[in-house]
Amino acid sequence: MNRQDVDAVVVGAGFSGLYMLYRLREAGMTTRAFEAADGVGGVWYWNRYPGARCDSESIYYNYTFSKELFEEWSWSSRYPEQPEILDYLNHMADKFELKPHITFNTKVMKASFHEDEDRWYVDTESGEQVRCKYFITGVGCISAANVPDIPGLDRFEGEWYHTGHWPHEKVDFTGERVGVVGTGSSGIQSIPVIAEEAEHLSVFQRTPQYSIPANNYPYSEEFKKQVKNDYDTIRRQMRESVAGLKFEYGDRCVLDDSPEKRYERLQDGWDKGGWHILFTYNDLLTNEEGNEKVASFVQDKIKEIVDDPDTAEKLTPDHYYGTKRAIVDTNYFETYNLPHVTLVDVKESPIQEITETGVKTSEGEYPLDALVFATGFDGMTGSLFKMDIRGRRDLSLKDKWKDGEAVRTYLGLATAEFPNMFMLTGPESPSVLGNMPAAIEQHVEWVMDCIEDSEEEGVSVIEAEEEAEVEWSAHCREMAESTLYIKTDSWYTGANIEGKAKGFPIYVGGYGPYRTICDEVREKNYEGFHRY
Ligand code: N01
Repeated sequence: MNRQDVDAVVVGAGFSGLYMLYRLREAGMTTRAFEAADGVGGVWYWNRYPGARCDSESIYYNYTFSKELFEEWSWSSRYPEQPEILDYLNHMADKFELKPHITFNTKVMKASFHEDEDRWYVDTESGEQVRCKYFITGVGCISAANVPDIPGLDRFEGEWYHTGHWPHEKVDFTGERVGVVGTGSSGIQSIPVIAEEAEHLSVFQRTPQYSIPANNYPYSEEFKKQVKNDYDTIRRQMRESVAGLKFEYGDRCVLDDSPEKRYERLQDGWDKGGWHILFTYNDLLTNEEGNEKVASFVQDKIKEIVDDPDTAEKLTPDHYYGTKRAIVDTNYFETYNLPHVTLVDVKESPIQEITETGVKTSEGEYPLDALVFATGFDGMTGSLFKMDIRGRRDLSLKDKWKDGEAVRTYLGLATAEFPNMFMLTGPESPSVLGNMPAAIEQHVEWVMDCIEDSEEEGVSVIEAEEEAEVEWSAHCREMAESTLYIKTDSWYTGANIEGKAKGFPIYVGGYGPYRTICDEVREKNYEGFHRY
């Protein structure tokens, strides 16, 4: 077999893969990068559904490693839309001439560590094999689409879509009866936009969700200029803050305030839009009584916006606020006041089957021309498990992490028995609990430092120690158990995927503190890693 030898293989050409590739090439290392899509972008390549935009504010949703890149790009509005983010990533890849080094339309099927050579062998779908010292995954935390196994989908005569695999050409719903299954971020963003076109829209909701108005607006030219002067501040906020954004928890707890003062602060957060409410109080995610007060504020808002009391009731969540990923929207709850929009509560009346002509629930049939699954992803581990990754003694990663509780990593970056393998924003890193580009830059920079240090010192193998990862995983679990996150079923806990064991494989301690921990590990000569 014709096999190429390189220093490093990177999987994925989204935010993380692109930056990793750039840094490896800058360091003079030979590289191969593989990407399943025919272009760069990662989740922003695939998630082209109507209304897709990011819920991090634009000025934070970029790289900061290059001041020049930061200064030459201007975002058009407060929240970046999917096409604009994709343009940005294409611009970055072109600027740093990365595309010629990426093999597109190519999935990595298998990667196995050969102990006798201390090298990884990476096999692609097209039959190519590459041998490398470092195997680095930049496959995203929420990239493996979840299409629920509902009987009859193959019989459906209309078109069906998953938001995470949206066609490249515009899907025109004009004059159609459309169904949307799912009311997470993707559903909540797409429902108002689909409703503008559809003749009739049926929303199949299993769990209602809190959502706060995005309060999106175009940036003025003056603001765009100002942002360029704020590079240092924005970079510092992204690197040091708890979630890679401008927000910090203050010293205020929910119950410190009188009901009137609390209402005033929450109303202020509601008016500002986005994630303000999440950061108004520092004990929102740890204090049940406090959380209920904040939840009740948002519940009341839903009831104020939605005209029909029965629909409003069905749309009102009762889980702890912020324990499912916080959502921001544009006209989501208002959409249910439109006469051609119907809410179907599938917890009350479960979907029984999909027929040739629509969706059948226990209380009736909904005739449809098109069906949209906004049903999310097999988060955190799904995209890693799509590859057959094998470490020492042919141990597969899937077998090592047999279920949610068994996910074990050291710092979310590495896992024992898989030497010289790094996971960018892997399970048990803070990743999805904040602004991803900030998490990604930190991971890539740490991995690059580690590789360069190892090369300089003549280290052949770097591997997480079993003991260190057991400790890190226990620490992650303990921290998660001190919050309300684990009291709510969500894709964070794995509850959205049938048969997936529940856990909470995310570090909840915040981006800034996590960065300090990683830096200390490096300062202590990679404490917790075995190097030889
Ligand atoms: O997925 P989700 P998503 N029958 O898992 C329902 C990021 N993101 O694609 O809650 C009926 O949140 C499911 O119901 P339940 C962001 O991190 C960001 O919306 O499991 N319903 C839920 O309502 C986000 O959190 C942005 O009971 C079924 C929905 O489908 C993450 O991606 C935009 C079902 C899935 O919600 C995932 O968001 C988009 C079934 N069999 C995504 N199976 C922004 O930046 C599932 N559901 C704004």
